[in-house]
Amino acid sequence: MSVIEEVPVVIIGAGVAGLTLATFLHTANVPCVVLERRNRASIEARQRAGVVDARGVKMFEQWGLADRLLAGPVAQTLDYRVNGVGRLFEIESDDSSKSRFCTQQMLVNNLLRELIDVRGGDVRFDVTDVTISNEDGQRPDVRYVQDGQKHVVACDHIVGCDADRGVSRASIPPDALTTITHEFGYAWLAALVEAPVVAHPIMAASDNGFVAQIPRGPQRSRYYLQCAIGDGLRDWPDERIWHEIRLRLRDDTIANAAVLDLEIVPLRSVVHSPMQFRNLYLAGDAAHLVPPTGAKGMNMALYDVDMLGLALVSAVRDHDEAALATYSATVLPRVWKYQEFSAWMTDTMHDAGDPTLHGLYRQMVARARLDALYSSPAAARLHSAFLGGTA
Ligand code: RFL
Repeated sequence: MSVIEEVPVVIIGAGVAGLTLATFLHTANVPCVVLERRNRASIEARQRAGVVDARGVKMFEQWGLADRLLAGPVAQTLDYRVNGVGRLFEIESDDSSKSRFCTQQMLVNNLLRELIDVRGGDVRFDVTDVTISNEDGQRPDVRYVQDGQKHVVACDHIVGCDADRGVSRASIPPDALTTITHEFGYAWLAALVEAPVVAHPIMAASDNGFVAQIPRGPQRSRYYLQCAIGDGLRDWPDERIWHEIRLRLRDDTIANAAVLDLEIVPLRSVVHSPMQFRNLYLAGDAAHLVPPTGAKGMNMALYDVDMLGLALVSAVRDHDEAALATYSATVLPRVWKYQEFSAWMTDTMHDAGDPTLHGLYRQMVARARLDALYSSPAAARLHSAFLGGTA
């Protein structure tokens, strides 16, 4: 026997997109249930993005949640380096909302506390066998199993926030979706290390390849090292990691430190469209992926759920489905704008480095693009708007 219930909105996935959307709906008194396949502790431990951009900060302010969810200092400066020579780039902004160093892990932990512990929101962990019924002309439902018990939740709207390999997008007939992908042809070794904090995030091109150092709290940094697409973790013992960091930053004073976590991330872009099918809506990594170079993946997910949250509140509270019907058409132009920015950052930072990647011509063109950020106020303004998420 199944446990049967009804709720207006079911959200699949308790990552940054699903938890943010559920918290928005809660503040607007729209009931929802979140289904998550992992347990709470593993969600709390997951590390990834480091910055909520200015648009994301403004969004949390507008929903009245910024003070409770965001923490960390303002992130207004980047250090772009070529062969060890650095130039600081100050993000210009006329707005009072500024980008913040608020890690994805910190934001997710604050969302879990706010949604579950403070507001009594309904997040169901450790669920398995999630299936979606979303037939034409029928009320949708989501079925799942928890502790061996089968459940059926009838609903009006289903939101797929279960990332690239979840069940939501997979439930859409393939001929109803167009998928556009681009492979950049190289990968990043992402290393979380115990290292003293640097003043600003460093994005460094060098003849030996790209490296970035991004602060992750007072004692930790995330280093990203360009590597070959076929590399495995065994190709990167600690001694090689630190040798390459010193070489690519042209800084022999950097000492080895503990490597806490290592991951290889192939750089790729994906967009699935439309981002809705009947009563199912896709948000975040379930709908699109960008390479982490532009630091936009989490911020694009936040934009999706901002638009979707407003549309769902209109649909459920005011019975006005107009914004929901045009959700995909509303968000896709911005998805492509930030795909373009992420590709610009990825091509520029990698082409400006190792000439064996795409040749000396592309190296010089990419270095000229970086120079323009410092010589052209118009280029600097546009770059600032993309970094801040307001372009
Ligand atoms: P998430 O955070 O992956 O959450 C998806 C959730 O869905 C659950 N799930 C299911 N639940 C129920 N049933 C199923 N069948 C399910 N299948 C999956 C999963 O357990 C999980 O809890 O996706 P979401 O919410 O869309 O958020 C997207 C962001 O996490 C992602 O875009 C960013 O992390 C990307 N990203 C970065 N974004 C930035 O804005 N700035 C950055 O600096 C940045 N750095 C990064 C990144 C991603 C990285 N990796 C690992 C790809 C750095 C890296 C290395």
